[in-house]
Formats: sequence, C-alpha cells, structure tokens
Amino acid sequence: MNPTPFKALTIAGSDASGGAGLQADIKTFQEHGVYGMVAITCIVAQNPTADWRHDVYPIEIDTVKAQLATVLDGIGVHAAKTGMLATRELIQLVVETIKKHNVPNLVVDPVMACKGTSTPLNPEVADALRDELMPLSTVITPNLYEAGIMSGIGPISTVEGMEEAARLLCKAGARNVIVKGGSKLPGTTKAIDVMYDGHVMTRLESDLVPNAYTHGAGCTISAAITANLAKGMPVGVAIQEAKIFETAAIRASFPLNQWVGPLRHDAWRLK
Ligand code: PXL
Repeated sequence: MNPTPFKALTIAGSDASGGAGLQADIKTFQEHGVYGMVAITCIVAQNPTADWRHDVYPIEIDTVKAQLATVLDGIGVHAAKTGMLATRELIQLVVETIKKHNVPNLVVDPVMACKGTSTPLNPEVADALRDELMPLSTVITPNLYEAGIMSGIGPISTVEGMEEAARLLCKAGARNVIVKGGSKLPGTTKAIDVMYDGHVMTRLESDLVPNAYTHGAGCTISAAITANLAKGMPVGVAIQEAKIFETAAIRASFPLNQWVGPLRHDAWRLK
C-alpha cells in the first residue's frame, strides 16, 4: 500500500485568475508533496471590462460549514491555513471549528483586501482576526498594510516599523509573526520580511527581482509555511524554507494579461 501523504486544508477565497487565493494554496501544497483540501469562503472574479476590478461573491455560511465538516470531521489534517474571510460571522465559524478540532498547525493570512477589491475593508473584520483568530494561530502572516492595521501603528514604511508591528502582534497574543514586506518596502534593493517568535527577531532578505509580477505572493508564502508545518518542520525552518520557495516562484513570474502576473509555483523544480 502507498504511504498516506501529509494533508493540509485551506479556508480561503477562489481567485478565478488562478494566481492567488485557494488556487495559489493548493498549487503550493502540491509542489510540497502535501495533499491539499479546500473550504471555499468566497469567489473573486476580476472584470476585464472594468479595469480588472475584483468583485467578491460570498459563499453561504452553511456551505462553508459543510465543507469544514467534510475535511475536519470526515478526514483530518496536519495543518490548515486561512485566507480571505470577509465577514465577522465567517471568522467566528472558523474560530469555533478550529477550537473544536484542535487543528495542530494553523497559519492565518489576515487577507484584508486584494489589490483592486471593490469592497472596502470592514474594521470589524480586522478586529475579529486579531482578537479571535490570531490567538489560535501557529503563525500569522500579515503584509505591511495588514500589519499596520492589526497592530494599530498605521502605515509602515521601514524595517523598524515592521519589527515594531511584529512585537505588538505577539503582545496581543500571536505566537509567531512574519510581516511580509517583500518588494513593497520603499527605498531598498532587498525583499525583506521580518520574523518574530516573541523572543528573537529575524530579518529574512532576498534580492529584489526587478520587474517581477507578484500576484498571489502573500498567499503563496503562507501556503508554503502551512505545507512545511504539515510535514513537521519547526516553525522557524518552515518560514525560511517557504521564503526560498516563494523567491524561486517570483523569479519565474509571468504576465497573464495587461493587468496581472502570477508567480510560477513549479519554478523550484524547473531547470
Ligand atoms: O492576494 C490576496 C487574495 C486572496 N484571496 C483571493 C484573492 C486575492 C487577490 O486577488 O483573489 C481569493
């Protein structure tokens, strides 16, 4: 009989363009040899006649609940991650479900808006992510924008600001934080992320890839961390390996059309 692979669940939105959301997650799981499962929370469709505006179509809460029962009552996982959870009600469902099943490794990507989303951020969602879901997480993976909002320090434009946000999030109950600066930090030739475990602050640097496409980069690194945790890696190693995976995928990124270019998730194994 074949050995059973490690299994991971993503609770996330669908990105019709294929580069972010649950599509990025399950492609990343697959590249890590981890069996991927999904609970879809919403569907994002980009409108080609409206400058690629992202329209978000929510999924009924009972439908999300049914999918969570399939995966967690019916199968079981070694790790899970969350992506776009657009309402407080949905966050509460995820919180109750994660608690009930005592999910061993939880990565929370506190997605608040993707570039071009038509619906503005609801502040209730940020509060619920921080106060209710973050304390259950093994790792939380905010980008600069999300780290600024969740920590309360507002717009972040320096590495010191990223470190301060990471400290504040650990104080507020996170166990491990990675603040994803990536290519978005102004005035640097490096793509810098900051990792903090409540004791040690580590800067993760890679060379900035000129003119890279980055659609789905945030989803991809948090999915890679999830896959690595599912396989039993310690958190620090899981994050560092995930950054290597993400950097290879960014180096091979490509344009899909005039608006968007995703990462290439299979880049690490291409010659
Ligand atoms: O990259 C953030 C993101 C997350 N989840 C879904 C998305 C996007 C951005 O497009 O579509 C479903």
